[in-house]
Amino acid sequence: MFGELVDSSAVFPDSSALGRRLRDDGYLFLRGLHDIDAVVAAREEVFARLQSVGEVESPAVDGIFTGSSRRREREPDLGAFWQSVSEGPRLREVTHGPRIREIIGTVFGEPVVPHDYAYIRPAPVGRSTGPHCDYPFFARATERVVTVWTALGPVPLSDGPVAVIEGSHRFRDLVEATRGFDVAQQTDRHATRPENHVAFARSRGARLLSADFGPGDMLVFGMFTWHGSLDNHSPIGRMRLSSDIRFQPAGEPRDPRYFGADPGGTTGAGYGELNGAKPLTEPWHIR
Ligand SMILES: O=C(O)CCC(=O)C(=O)O
Repeated sequence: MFGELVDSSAVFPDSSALGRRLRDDGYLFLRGLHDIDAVVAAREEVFARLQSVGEVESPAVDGIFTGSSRRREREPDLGAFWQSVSEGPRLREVTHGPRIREIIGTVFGEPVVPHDYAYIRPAPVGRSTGPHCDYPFFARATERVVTVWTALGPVPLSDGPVAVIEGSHRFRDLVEATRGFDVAQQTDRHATRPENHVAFARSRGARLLSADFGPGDMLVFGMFTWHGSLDNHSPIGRMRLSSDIRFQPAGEPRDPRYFGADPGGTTGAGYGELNGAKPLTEPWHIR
């Protein structure tokens, strides 16, 4: 049931070939296009902040979870803390800087803008994200949006990287059921499926695709591609650290929830609504 993501790095920077791959496969797996030192600097910056609230062992860059947290005592405004982590300059250089704009601009074949609102995910052992597609969150203003998931450090299969359900962007019944679904407006409906990735993939006769991600390796996918992350089983207690940021052509309408100096995010609660804003000892919420 498991397959390796097809590496499209060699196709870069051929815009039309990249666009074709994205349409055909529902994703692009791009490796080695980021400056590794910049990725390591971003990782150090995020984990140093988590170390300051007692969640990460020294040296912070290794990302080993302490198993405890003093975040609630030290940073009573959890949303403000998480926003400041998510807007760190070294992190933003990787997630929003000129290099990633150039890469994703090449994929679209036109200038792009990233959503200012950023999802940064430190995932301790045992965590995963269930199967969903991103349309219900990010397609209110335009469907021409992609998610860029980036490994901010080593994320081998054991550490729970992103995984996609092969061919799911062409599951016609799901595409039809999803188009028009807005998770912030239909609050009685979940975007995430109740079953796990294996059960979902099996029910569709599809494979689950992932890979060993190195620092800066990224997966780009469209709004109808079903995905999530594998469980983190790191044998050394290492957290998986990744970012997922949405990019769209600069000329497309912008959803104001995700743009500006103080974006409200999906529900309007700002950075406080994100799983990352919760102390690492507390369970994630599922939408
Ligand atoms: O990294 C994860 O756990 C989930 C990522 C995801 O759902 C996304 O990039 O849209």
